[in-house]
Amino acid sequence: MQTAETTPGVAGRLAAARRIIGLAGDWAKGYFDRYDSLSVETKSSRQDVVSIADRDVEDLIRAEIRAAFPLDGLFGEERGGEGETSGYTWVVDPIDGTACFLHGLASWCVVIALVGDGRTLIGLILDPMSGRLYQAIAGGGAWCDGRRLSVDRTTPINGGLFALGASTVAQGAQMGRIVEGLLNAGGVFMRNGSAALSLAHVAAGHYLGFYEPRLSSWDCLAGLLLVEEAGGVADDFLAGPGLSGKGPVFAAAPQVAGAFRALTGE
Ligand code: 2AM
Ligand code: CA
Repeated sequence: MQTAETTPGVAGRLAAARRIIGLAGDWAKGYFDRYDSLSVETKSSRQDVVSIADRDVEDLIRAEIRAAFPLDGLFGEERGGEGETSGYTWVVDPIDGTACFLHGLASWCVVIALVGDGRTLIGLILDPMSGRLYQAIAGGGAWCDGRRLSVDRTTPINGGLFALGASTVAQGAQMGRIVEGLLNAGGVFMRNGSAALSLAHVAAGHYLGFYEPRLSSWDCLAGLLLVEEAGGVADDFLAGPGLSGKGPVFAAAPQVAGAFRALTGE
């Protein structure tokens, strides 16, 4: 089978993405070191925050991609979308876990995905605080700093950790039911505030699953590819909400996927 890595055009973009995400991580970390002096703006609610750090890091990533691949599309959380004529579109979240970042918590990351032909071809998630770079290539596996990743294929629900996320008032009752169900099943719920990092941790076998009812493509495409390439169950977000839609994100280790999905009510 032809992997995305051997598809003409993808290898060069993967090398560029690795370089660019490193620059972006360093830039973001510089802002994080003085997080409490950044002025914070709100978006859809008082809890939906953004700062100059998000915008500057996205601008840096866009400028680098634009310079290297001027015909590629660009789609990012803070600056919206620009069209493509090459068949490739980059999907960027400059800082996923912005609320953690702006409260001085280390749970945030930089996310870059490449989409082509209706599927995610590569996904990169950099955790600048640990220095870990998670990387997936469609058909070519999931990796972290040279180590092949695999989901935890043996632990049952009552032996592992599940990450959840939620960001709107409307999700309260549903999340309450999920937490109750998980605890009744002997499971443990976690929330780290970054959907992308949660998905990377499912791929690495730290969490058994992740669910959040409403996310965007930039939050989840890279992480879903990581989970799929690490042998997990990961929903196809592009076939559902798509590049510009919002919708639920589900990923889990195979042996718990059915039971965990039932608990989410999806
Ligand atoms: P962000 O940090 O880039 O904003 C936390 O629950 C997850 O949901 C994070 O990945 C976060 O991404 C995202 N998120 C935060 N506020 C949101 C909102 N109002 N709508 C959708 N997603 C949101
Ligand atoms: Ca995000």
